[in-house]
Amino acid sequence: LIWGMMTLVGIISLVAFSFKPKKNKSHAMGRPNIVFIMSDDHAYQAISAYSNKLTTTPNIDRIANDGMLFSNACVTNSICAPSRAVILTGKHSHINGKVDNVFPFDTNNVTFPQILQANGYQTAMFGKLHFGNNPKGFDEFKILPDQGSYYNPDFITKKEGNKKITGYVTDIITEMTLNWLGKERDTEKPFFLAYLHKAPHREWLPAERHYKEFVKKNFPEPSNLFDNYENRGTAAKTAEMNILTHMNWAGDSKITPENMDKMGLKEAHPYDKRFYNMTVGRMNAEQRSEWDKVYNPINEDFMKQYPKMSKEELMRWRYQRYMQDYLGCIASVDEGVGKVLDFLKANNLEENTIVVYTSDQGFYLGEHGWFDKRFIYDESFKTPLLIKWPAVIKAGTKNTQMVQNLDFAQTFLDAAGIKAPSDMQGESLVPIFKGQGQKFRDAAYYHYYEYPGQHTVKRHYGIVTEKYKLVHFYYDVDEWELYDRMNDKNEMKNVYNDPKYAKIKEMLHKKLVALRLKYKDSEAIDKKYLTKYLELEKQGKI
Ligand code: SGN
Ligand code: CA
Repeated sequence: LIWGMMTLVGIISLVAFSFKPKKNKSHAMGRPNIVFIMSDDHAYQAISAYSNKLTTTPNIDRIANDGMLFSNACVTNSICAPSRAVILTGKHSHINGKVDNVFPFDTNNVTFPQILQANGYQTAMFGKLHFGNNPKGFDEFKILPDQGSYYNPDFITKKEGNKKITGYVTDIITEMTLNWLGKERDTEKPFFLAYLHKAPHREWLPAERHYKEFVKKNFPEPSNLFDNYENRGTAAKTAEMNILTHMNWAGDSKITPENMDKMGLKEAHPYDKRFYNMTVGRMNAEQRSEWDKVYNPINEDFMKQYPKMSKEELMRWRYQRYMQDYLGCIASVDEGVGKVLDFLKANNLEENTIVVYTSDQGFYLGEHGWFDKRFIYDESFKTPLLIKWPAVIKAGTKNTQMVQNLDFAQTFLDAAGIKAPSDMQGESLVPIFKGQGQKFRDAAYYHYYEYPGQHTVKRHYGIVTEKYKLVHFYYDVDEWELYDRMNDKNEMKNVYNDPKYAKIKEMLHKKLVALRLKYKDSEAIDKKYLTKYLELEKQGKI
């Protein structure tokens, strides 16, 4: 009996020991809350903590000032829903199955919010998810269907069905978030809150207070706005992401369909008109009248200039229009972030709350003449990442490690003292938060799939180290590219066939093979997804 009792005591203390939270300041204060803020297509070039060339984001910058700024954070697949799936599952796209925006997310995947919820966390999500199905593991959610709308958006809600809400999408999502934090949350429990903006996703419709301000501004051009894609492979030359030639006039540049007629652009007219109706067309009379007061004079002025404009002048004009609307959208995101940070402060929640600001991927703001994302090239491969957690992270620190969106799941579980499932593929960032900055990833793996498709960016996978980038474009081409990241920061020259890089090339090829093995990616898997994709294309679903 005594032996039995001793064994029992042993087992109990073993169990208690294994669940004992690690001793650090945060755990002494209880499990941390997590506020995960993600916007859609927010380029790091448009956050003043990274660069103040284009705009100022004083509130987003507060997260860096009070915490850590990551200058080399990157994604595994630079497109919306796949990035979100990687974040929630902690697994690469080829493992979680959400390789592109087309396939629905497989809800049999285990996501970290489900694990947090099962371990006593309260969970809520507001804003854009883009999965085609509702999130699992959330006590509360109000999400946009698909891409959502800027004006008077529809929402899918967990408790109140579907509804259309009058107003501006960014402000509405912020209000929902603050309402939950202030009125609906159970203050006895730690929480995970996903605050997910639609802005600054394409068609770029700012709030009234911001378009009025931003249309007056002028922005510096990137040095490679007029890139002619020389010294690159086929993929850069055939991508349809050029501001001059691939933006649509009505939706993107806000030229009315009537003026497009006058410009002789009848061919593009039906699509643009439909698009215009889906965006500006959603405004109510009051919103529309304010909009017209600002955008009609822009139209009139443009129509006078247009007949005389050179291609170069047109590109410059379209770039300015793009930046005015894109950056105008970010201004409301920044205000919203400020309100949420203020709430945490006013309610004594600052010290033990992890606040993350990131985007689902980076974005081109005229670099290479482009908008959109998808490529492994830096502006879309890298993504903004700012994290504060006053109890653990030293204020005002900078980190240069190649952390990935793949790492969030394990990071949050680790911070909450929960063991992550062994099949997750990222790394916890908690040691980095504590300043234990050992190099934890010497190469990042990347794989993009959505082709043939919008913007025609070819399928590719590759490996990125601090100094180099090796990429393989496949499917209807078989081309390799190599970039010297230290000596060619703008990635203007593919040096794959330069004999000077022969040894480096060999080393990178070996590393790439090893990484594909480590993450269990292979040509057989590529074929599987490609076959499914082409089948959908045949059925006209893409
Ligand atoms: C829309 C946009 C594209 C964008 C995709 C994916 N076109 O289709 O420019 O690449 O979304 O974006 S639009 O004319 O409808 O605006 S993602 O962020 O959801 O991946
Ligand atoms: Ca996106």
